[in-house]
Amino acid sequence: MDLTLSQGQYDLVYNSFSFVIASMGASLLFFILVRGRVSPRHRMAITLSTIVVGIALYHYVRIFNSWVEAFTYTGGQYVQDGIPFNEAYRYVDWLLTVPLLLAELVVVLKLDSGKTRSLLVRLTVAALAMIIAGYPGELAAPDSTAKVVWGIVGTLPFIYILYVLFVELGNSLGRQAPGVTRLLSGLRWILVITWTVYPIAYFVPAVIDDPVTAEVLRQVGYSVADVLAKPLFGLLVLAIALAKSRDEGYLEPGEPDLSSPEKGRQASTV
Ligand code: RET
Repeated sequence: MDLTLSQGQYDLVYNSFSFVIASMGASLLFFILVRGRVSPRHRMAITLSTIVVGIALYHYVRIFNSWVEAFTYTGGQYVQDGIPFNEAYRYVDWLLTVPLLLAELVVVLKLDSGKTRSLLVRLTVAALAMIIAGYPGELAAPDSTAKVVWGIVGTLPFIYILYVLFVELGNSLGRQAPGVTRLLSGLRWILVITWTVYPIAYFVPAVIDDPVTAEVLRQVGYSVADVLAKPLFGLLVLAIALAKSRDEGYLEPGEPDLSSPEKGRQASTV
């Protein structure tokens, strides 16, 4: 069915995509520049953030172009009679970035290697199952049973991910330094709140009768959620990696070591 959007509705989605491109590009640059401030032991988490926003930057450029190609401007309105809007970019993006985001959280914890591997495997499998189940549902008619069934199938691994993050990881939080524990618990909450926007955006077309409003809300919802789940999440992971680096006595390049007057003098004269 061809949707007809007012100029305001079309522009809202267009500008949301443009905002995401700017956010991903800026955070890509920022994560590259800030890398040296984190100790080598915690750099993997920053590397993962950098890759995540890089992948998203690429996909949002494609999503943006696909949106532009899908519509023609006639009589003051935008009619969706062009090349079909490609919903798959979003899902391919998630397929890559969601396991990487979960890995970011796991590697910054620095648990023992057996526990890390087990968490990475289980969280990755659950994330892939969730996204693969969501895709056919995304393409199904808004009021179809298929949309609801695939949505429920995708929600089961989602609940499993939340269970692992809250129940299993909760036990290891106590073993981190107090400042780090606070940041980590904030990180988990950000993850839960922002990730819940996705299933809500998915079900919007099933509950809102007007297909145009539903489409605009869904695209804007996913875009806002992506900025919170990738750049904002990456910034919090960076804060944790920096706090841990400092706790472990890592000095940023060029920073004098003030912990001993002797070393401080040496560092400042280098
Ligand atoms: C779907 C539909 C099926 C039910 C559920 C979903 C959840 C998707 C989520 C996506 C998260 C994406 C992120 C991307 C960012 O980089 C697949 C929409 C529960 C949680 C974090």
